[in-house]
Amino acid sequence: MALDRIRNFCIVAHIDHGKSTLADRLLEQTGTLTHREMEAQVLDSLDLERERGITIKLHAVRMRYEAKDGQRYQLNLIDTPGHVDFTYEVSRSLVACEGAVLVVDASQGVQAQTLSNLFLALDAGLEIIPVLNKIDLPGAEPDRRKEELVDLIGVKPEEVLSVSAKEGIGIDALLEEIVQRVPPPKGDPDAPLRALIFDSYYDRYQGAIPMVRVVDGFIRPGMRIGFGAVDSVYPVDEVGYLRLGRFEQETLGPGEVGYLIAGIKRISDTKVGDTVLDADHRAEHLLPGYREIKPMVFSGMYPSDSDDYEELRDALEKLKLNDGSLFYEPETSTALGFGFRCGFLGLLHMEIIQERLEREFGLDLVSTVPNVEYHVVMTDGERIAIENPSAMPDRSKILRIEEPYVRARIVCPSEYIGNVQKLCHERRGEYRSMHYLDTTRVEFVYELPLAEIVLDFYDRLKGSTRGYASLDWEPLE
Ligand SMILES: Nc1nc2c(ncn2[C@@H]2O[C@H](COP(=O)(O)OP(=O)(O)OP(=O)(O)O)[C@@H](O)[C@H]2O)c(=O)[nH]1
Ligand SMILES: [Mg+2]
Repeated sequence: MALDRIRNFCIVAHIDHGKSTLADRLLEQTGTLTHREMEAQVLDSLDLERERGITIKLHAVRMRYEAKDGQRYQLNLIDTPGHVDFTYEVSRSLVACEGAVLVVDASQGVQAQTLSNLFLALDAGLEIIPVLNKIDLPGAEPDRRKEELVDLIGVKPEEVLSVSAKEGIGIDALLEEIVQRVPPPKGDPDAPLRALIFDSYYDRYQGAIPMVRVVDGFIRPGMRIGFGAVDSVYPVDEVGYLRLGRFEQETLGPGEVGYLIAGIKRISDTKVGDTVLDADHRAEHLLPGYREIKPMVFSGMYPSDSDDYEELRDALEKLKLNDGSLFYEPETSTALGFGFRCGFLGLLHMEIIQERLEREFGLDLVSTVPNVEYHVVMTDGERIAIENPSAMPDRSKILRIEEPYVRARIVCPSEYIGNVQKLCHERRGEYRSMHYLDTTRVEFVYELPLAEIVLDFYDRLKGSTRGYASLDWEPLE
């Protein structure tokens, strides 16, 4: 496909603002899925996503679209999760795109995650298409919300689209905007292959299957590929793109998003953020990749039956392929035997990982109470990481203790300003800034100790604002 006929974009938003439902309508309108294949939030393909009604993984899908100008386009869409624990999925998706559809619920307006995802997309240099969704709701206030977006992004009011993903209103106009406003990808078809691995999954028969965004050159079956970070070489068996399953293609070229199968048996070879290269014609420079992600919350995971230890190790390795933010290392406990100390991005992430291990790999697990990691600097300069106060070394040898902090962004109606300040203060928060999003809602920035925020902060915040506040946070150095 010629580069100027390709558009790569992702859908980002606060949790539940309707990203996956909007993706449904785009799939439907472009005739990508037949009526029979269609169901609500069809891209949420994991059982857990369907049961909980939330997206936890990025999902890529290719569509074909014939625009009003009569031209045919290839649209690569990535649906992303909205919950703060899965922000890593969002940041990885952004690197595979030139545009982002920023969805805002017209009844709720801009929320904490809207802001965070907007800033991530702007940082990644993407063209932003602001979209007000749920305009069918009786409580929707499209005019007021539109102003909010105009102020926030600096677009013209007519550049904010209004849609209802549920009722299928405004979808045509959105598709046209995507074609008009999202820039086509750049890349050199004649240069040696460079493709970015942005996700991977494990197939029992085919091994590790990386999802890639090709930047330069082509991937074809029969060629040999290598990687930037490891020395292995594999012959390519198949390439293609995802719809609700794999669709085989002859090649993947510049600007295209798809999968590649090369019988990659050593799972650790496919590192998210690494560059896929032509083994016989290696490009000189690797792609920039991603910044390493640090786990925030730790917990021990042990098989209830100690015979399952090897299976747990195997399951963690395979799951890590599909979730680059999962961290684990072997650990032993006197009570629980052999297991793993695992690191997560938050409590929901931890819960999801445990459930996926149990369901997708048939394991039965015992996990320990989650906690955060403190760094103790000793008087002799040594640094040790500690999760459990009982492991604290002799006080006289401690120079200082460092506690992990986060920068929290809270959005709430202005009548709750006092409550939010009080709560943050109780939780040892340090005020950083506050500003009005419009006349009735404010955005706060606080720095808080991670330990204070990780357990029940969100529930308390919701409780003291009648459920109106939203929260987002990122680790501080
Ligand atoms: N009334 C109305 N409801 C909508 C609309 N779009 C989505 N919803 C509902 O909003 C809820 C959340 O929709 P999702 O599409 O799962 O939202 P999401 O942004 O993908 O959520 P996460 O991926 O978990 O962040 C569902 O109950 C949808 O039916 C809309 O246009 N109108
Ligand atoms: Mg979703």
